[in-house]
Amino acid sequence: MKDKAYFLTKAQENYPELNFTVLTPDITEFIATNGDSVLLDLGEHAVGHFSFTFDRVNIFVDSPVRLNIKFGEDIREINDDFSQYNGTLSNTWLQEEIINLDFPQNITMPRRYACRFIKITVERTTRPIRLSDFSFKASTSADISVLKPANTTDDLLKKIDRVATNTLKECMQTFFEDGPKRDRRLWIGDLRLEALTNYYTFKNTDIVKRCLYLFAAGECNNIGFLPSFVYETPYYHSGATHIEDYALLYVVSVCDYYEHTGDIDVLNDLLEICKSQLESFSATLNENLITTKQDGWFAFIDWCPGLECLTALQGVYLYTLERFSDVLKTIGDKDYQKYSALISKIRSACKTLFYDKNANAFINDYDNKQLSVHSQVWMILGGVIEGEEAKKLLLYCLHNKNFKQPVTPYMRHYVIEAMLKLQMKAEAIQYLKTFWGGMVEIGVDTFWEAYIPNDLEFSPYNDRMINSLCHAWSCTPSYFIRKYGL
Ligand code: RAM
Repeated sequence: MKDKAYFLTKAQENYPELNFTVLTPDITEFIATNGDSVLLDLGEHAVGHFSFTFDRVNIFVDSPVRLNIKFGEDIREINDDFSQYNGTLSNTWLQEEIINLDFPQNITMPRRYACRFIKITVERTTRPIRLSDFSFKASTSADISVLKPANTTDDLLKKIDRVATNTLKECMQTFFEDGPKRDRRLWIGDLRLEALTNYYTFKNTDIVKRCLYLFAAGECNNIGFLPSFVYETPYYHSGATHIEDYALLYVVSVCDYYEHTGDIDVLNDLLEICKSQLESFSATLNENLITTKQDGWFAFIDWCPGLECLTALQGVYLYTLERFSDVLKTIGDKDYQKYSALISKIRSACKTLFYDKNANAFINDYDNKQLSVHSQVWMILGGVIEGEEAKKLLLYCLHNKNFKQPVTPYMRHYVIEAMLKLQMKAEAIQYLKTFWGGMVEIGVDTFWEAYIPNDLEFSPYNDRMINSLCHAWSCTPSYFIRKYGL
């Protein structure tokens, strides 16, 4: 019987080994008195634990010493004034500590940080003090020795690939984290893109297996959807959000895994859960096979403000049906016919009901007829429109300000996927260079959670300080560059 305990045991069997590296900043010693501060640069983004030694200079410290220690994924974060933070997520994600040290000692800070820079400010001391032996023990489960350089001659693509693999490496801990600074948990949408990139870079298929089982152990909501995220530290906990597009993309992630590994045992273990995600989704369709909004629903698609998601969600459904029915056909599962018969019916329903000749695009009453790149991209990925017609539509919407545009690297991944599906390799390279290359130009070590060229203050959470600057879903340029030989 495959129950939660079974899935958790499978997840545990695939627990990855962490590899540790000790990084030391350029500065080795710092003598300070009240108000002095020192900025340490690790030279690269790292995830792990910070240690240092605190000692007297001459006269013994006769009272505790208070330090403010700030960790920044980039220098802008170090210079931010966290007291001014005004975002929608908790400010406890901001990496800043006040510590009081009673006497000279070597200290390893207990919490894990994601940073390249560390700023220590001496808030209070009655005597000069010496801080030294700075070291940062960084962890990752990515095996760097497996990574080959990307096979491209283009310098910018090489740089983009390096930052992308670095981003993935940092997010690969005991599972695929979305971001090692925030939220530090396993989300389905992020997992799918991390797994894809991992297949072409660090090639650790066990960690993908582990993550798929971690979700299989999750608690479904009343509609039957898997949780969109799970925690595994300090013990397993199933997340309370159930995003519809993520529930579908779980099925796609299982298909990706099977197609990449041919591991039929895992597929058999997860098959019923995949089917149940599609069954649950089909219960949301109206008489025309169009998905409708349900109470308490949350479709994600992108962090684009004000985005209406139902057309895109319908595309995700088609995309999932196609991938899943292909896998079922390969393994000789008779349900294949049921799913593939649905695909053509739903595609023609979408074409008839959503395609608007005047708008020259797919729009949907349930989306208040909103124009978005998201809807067009997912209609393309769902196979509702193809060939030259689809190319024209994609270029038109990407260059038209009346269409809502993607804001996360996550959604931009799917834009590129659509381009490659339509054989638009040159456009895909251009798009990748403009967007991810734009981040490379501003000197990032890892790719960000959200990035809008010309608006570096953008945040989905109302304050840029909380944004994650090393975010899993941004790592897919390496997948595109390596898989498609860009
Ligand atoms: C954010 C995280 C995560 C994403 C969800 C939908 O909280 O950054 O990466 O999957 O949103």
